[in-house]
Parts: sequence; structure tokens; C-alpha cells
Amino acid sequence: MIRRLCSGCGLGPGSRFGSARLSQRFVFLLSLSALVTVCFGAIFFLPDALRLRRFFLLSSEPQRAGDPAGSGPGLGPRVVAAAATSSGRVGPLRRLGLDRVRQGVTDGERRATGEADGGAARKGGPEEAGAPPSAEPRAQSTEGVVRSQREKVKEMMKFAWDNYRRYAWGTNELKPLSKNGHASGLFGGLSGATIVDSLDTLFIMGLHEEFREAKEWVENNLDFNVNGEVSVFEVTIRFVGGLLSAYYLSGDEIFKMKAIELGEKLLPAFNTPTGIPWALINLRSGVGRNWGWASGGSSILAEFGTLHLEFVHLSEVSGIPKFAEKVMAIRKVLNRLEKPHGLYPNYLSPVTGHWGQHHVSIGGLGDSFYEYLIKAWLMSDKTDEEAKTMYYEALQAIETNLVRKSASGLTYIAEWRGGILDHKMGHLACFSGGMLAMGADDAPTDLSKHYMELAAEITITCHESYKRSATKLGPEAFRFDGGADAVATRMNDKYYILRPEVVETYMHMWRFTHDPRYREWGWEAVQALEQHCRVDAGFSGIRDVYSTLPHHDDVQQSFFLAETLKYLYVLFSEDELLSPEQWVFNTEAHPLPVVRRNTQEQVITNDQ
Ligand code: DMJ
Repeated sequence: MIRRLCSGCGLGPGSRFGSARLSQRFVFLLSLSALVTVCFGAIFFLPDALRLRRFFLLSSEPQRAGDPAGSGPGLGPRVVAAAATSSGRVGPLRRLGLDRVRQGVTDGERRATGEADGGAARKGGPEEAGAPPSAEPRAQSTEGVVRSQREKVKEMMKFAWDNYRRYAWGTNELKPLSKNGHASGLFGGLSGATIVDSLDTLFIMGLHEEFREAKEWVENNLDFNVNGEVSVFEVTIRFVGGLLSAYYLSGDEIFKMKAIELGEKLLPAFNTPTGIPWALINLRSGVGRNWGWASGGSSILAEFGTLHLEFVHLSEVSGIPKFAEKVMAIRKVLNRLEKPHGLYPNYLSPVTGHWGQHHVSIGGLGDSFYEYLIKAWLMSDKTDEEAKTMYYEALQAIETNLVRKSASGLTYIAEWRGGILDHKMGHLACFSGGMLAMGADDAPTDLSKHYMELAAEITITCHESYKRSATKLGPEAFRFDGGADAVATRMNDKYYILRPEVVETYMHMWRFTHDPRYREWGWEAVQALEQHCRVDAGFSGIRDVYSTLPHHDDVQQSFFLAETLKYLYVLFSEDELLSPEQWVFNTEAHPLPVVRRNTQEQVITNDQ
């Protein structure tokens, strides 16, 4: 073989090498083997060779039992079959290019989720897999450590889910101390919020049996014909979003049917003089109204401005244009309105179409409106120019009017009340680090680098809000006035309710920069959750992040399973899992596929 490959390279029997003395040959072979050892050493141990190493390790990885694309047990064959079936007809999956997209999930899972399954199997179960790695931060970049971190997050999900299943099955959320169900006013008579919110997380983590049971519950028990008032926003992001993701990931038609059925039930909320929807709707009677506390009977920006992704996808999967038309109409109203200093106030009357109180915030009441502008642009395969323009203009106004630096140099985004700044930042506002990073690439000339820097600065500030507490978890709101610097000063700002925004930003920042500190910070959050929020029967929020004495709020929020644990899992997974080129997370972390150019044009045309 060597001879064939090296004819003419001087290694044949008749060559000079062939006639060399034995000791010379020995010295030559010794040098050759030293050279080979050095080359392989470089591939595996030099930090810059990370990508190359990953290529080597992944390409030789065996397919494991439970891989979605494999022949082992689990959802795999069903996923492949669903993709094959759907590509055999002209339907939304084909139009969306989902045959390719779903293959993307499958590939990603082979490397990340499937790998996790294999890891668990090798280690002999979740107990052992759950042991926190004791490695130093530097060594945490090694594949084995990251895999065990991912396994730990999966174990947390299983623990949260098993306890919900045992003590609160079918109710909206679990009370992990009382060990029973928690009824939240946000969902009216609807039930099963945790089940629907968890579907895609279970799927992504390869918790197949749990996913199957959840699906069975959806099929047999998820009922929308209830006489109760629901929050249009909450039900859209959690239920419609959760069902759509479950459909796109698994291909199971039941999720699509349920999503469309619920979408239809929500439509009467848009029957207002302006088309700006009511905050609340009675699912049986179709009667809508706004929150009593909202300025002058207004609708809330973060609520009516955060329906876009789900409603566009409802049109995609149903072929019914009216869903997309409703949210396009909201966009038009907002675009036409005069904005104070270019800013969007949080309150807008659905009757008069006038702004209510001039309170502007990138945290609560405003947050996900901005998020959905940039995500609408990305989800439209970069065709939704209107969303793009509105996003960058809004961002510029926010930067000019709201972004400030504290005395110690921490960058924060303040709130704006009729021109006066309130120097506080909510936990909710911490999603903005990830949002800024997500939008940096397409920013107007010269601003890309700046937005990435701003994203990194906001992430540092939010991390500081965690670091400066005794529990290493962040408060609901932290201040930058009266001597405070990224700490809560009021008792009712000190709680932590298992919110995701900070780890959400770590996840995006990790994916855009591969700076290991974001994984380190994510791991700090995992350890803090374990230490302070894990109780006998699930995870609970805490009332004071500055005290290590346990004072739990006894609620395991559904977004903990939908978002916090999913983002942490993705943070410790390969980039191929739900890659940003193919998927956009809705504001409840439910992945929705990018709508390929030709399909999006169709939605826009229908609107004109
Ligand atoms: C989630 O329901 C969503 O992320 C929403 O956009 C904001 N609040 C919660 C989590 O904190």
C-alpha cells in the first residue's frame, strides 16, 4: 500500500531508503512516528484546534439507541417517517422546507440529544449523571464535562416533570411544597399548561416516554371549550407556541389540529375598533376586555406585540390567511403611530388607537414586543423589511434615551416615565443581551460590532445581579441609584421565580461568541437552582435572593420547564441543535422554523 501511494517518493525497495543501513532506517522511522504524534497532539490538545477536534470526534461517533434518526426505540423512526410523509404531498411542511428543517433537528439530536442518551446509558442512569462535575472552569470546555452538564440539566427536567406528573397531573402548574396543583388566573379554565409548555423540551431532551404520555393527555384531555377568561398573550405564547413546536418537531398532526382550534378561539379578541386585541378573552363566549389596572383601559405592548410569530405560523400550518392578517394589522397600527422620541409606550387603547401613559420599558410590559420585531425578521428568512426597520429604529431610540452606565461602569437599560428615567432594570429585561446579539449581524452600517459589545455589556450586568446575591440567583428587579449597583433595594423586588431571561442570554451569547464564560455562568445558575430552588417534590421560586434561609414561594412555573431548563440544555449542547439558521425561539422558548422566502411572500401578499 505504502509503495502504491508513494511510488516516486523514495520509499521503494530499490530506492535509496531501501538500500540504507538498518540504523539509518530505524532513525528515519523514529522521526516519522514522532512527527505523526506531534500532529495528532496538536489536533487534540491545542485550544485553537477545537473545531477540528469536534469534527474528528463527531464524525466517528457511533449512532446510539434512542437516536431520533436511528433504528433504536423512541421517537426517531416516527420523526423520519413524518418527514418522509410530509415531503410526499404539497403541504405546509414541504412549503416550509421542513423536510430539510426536520432533518436538521434529527442531525442535531444525533449529535447532542442522542449523545446525551448514550451518556446516561453508559453512566448507569440519572443519579450518577446528575453528579456535578468537579472540574476547574478551564477544563469545563472539554466534551466530557459539557456532556455531564447537559445530563445534569436533563435530570433536573425529569425531576421537575416527574413531580408535576405525580402530584399535579392535568393542572396548570405544580406546588412543589404543598404537593398539589397550582391554579393560575392567566389560563382561565384551561388546564395542563405545564404539559403543553414542556412538550418540546421533553422531545429535545429525548425523554420519549414522558413525551408520549404528554401527547396522550393533549389528545384526550386538552379542551378549549371552557367558560373562563384567558390571557390572550399567555395562552398564545405557551399553548399555541407549545403545540406548534411539538408539531414541527414530532410531525404529529394532533398538535397542529389543537393549535389551529385554539387559534380560532382566540380570534374574537381582535374584534376591536383598531384591531389591537383585548388582553383577556372568554374562550366560550368570545367576549374580550382589558386588565382593570392598565392605563385608561389600554392593551399592553408586550402582550399584543407578542403574537406575531405564532399567528404567522398558524397561517402556515392551516393555510388560513386570517391569523397572519390579524398580526400584520397590529404592525400597521404601530408603524403609523407618532412615537414620543421614537419610543413605544407600553399602553395603547384598542378603541381610540392612542397611547396611554408614557411608560417605556424593555423589561415588563414592553420586552417581547422588541424581541418579536427582530425575530419576525429572522423567521421570515430576512424578508420582513418592515419588522427589521422598526426594530433598528426602536433600538436606536432605546439606546439614546434609556441605556446608561452606572458609577462602577455597568451598562443597564433604564425605564422611562414621561421623560424621567427610573434607574432600574428588571430580570425580564435581561433577555435583551441575547436579542442584541441576535440582531447584530443585520444592523445598519458600522453598528454590528457596537451591538455585540452592548450585548456583552448587558450580559455582564445581568450576571452581576446574580453574582451580588447570597444565593447566586438574580432578583426580580435591580437598581442603579441611591448607591445601589445591580442590586434590589426593595423587599418586593428581591424574589426569583425560576425565570429564564438571564440564562436565555447566556445561551445566545455562547452561540454567537463561543466565549467559555457564558457556559461557566450558566453552570453557576444550575448549581444555584439546585441548592436553593430544588425541594422535595420539584423546583420552587424563592422570596429573597439575598438570604440563604429557605423561603420558597411553592410554585414550579411552567416556563421553568419550557424555557429555563431548555435554554440551559441548549447552552450545553452542540450548535447544531435547533440552529439559529433554521429555528427561532418564541418568547416562551418554543422553537418555530424559519419560513422560507417563497412562503413568507405569500403571507405578505395575502395581507395586501
Ligand atoms: C415567560 O412567560 C416569557 O418569557 C415572557 O415573554 C416573559 N415572562 C415569562 C418568563 O419570565
